[in-house]
Amino acid sequence: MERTFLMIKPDGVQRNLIGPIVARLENKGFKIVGAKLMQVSEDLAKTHYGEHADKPFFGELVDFITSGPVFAMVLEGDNIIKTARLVVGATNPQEAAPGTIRGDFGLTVGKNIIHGSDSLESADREINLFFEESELVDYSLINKDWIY
Ligand code: RTP
Ligand code: MG
Repeated sequence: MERTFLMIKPDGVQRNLIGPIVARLENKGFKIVGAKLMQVSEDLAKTHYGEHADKPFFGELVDFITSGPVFAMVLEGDNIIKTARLVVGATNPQEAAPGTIRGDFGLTVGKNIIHGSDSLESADREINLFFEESELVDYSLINKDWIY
């Protein structure tokens, strides 16, 4: 089963959206295999968003993601990298469809509530950046046969 990395950004945590967002992910049928509230260091932020190092918004992005705690998660499911990105919605919340997390909760591209990995390679990389293998739990969901 495929795994992805999702992270509720500092704006989502400060706005008490951990519960509503996690509820959406659980309702969808995704399985949570790891989760923690954590403070992202400047080094981790720069590594995580390394692909944007040359962009004009990089400094703001690093400042924002380190401005308060984030809620980091690893989720598992069939084709979950793509599916979770659909649930997350478009990068700019002003263009994200209603019913998506960014579409329903966000208004600006700089504070867009949540991050989701965009490929198998980035999911692997980000899971390893944020989680130790021992923090990921291997277990069965009893309702799995009603989802798949
Ligand atoms: P993320 O990596 O956070 O899940 O977002 P994404 O894939 O949808 O978008 P990406 O292109 O990877 O951009 C990373 C984050 O940078 C911020 N951003 N700001 N000011 C701007 O024009 C601008 N463009 C992007 C956003 O917070 C975006 O999530
Ligand atoms: Mg991205």
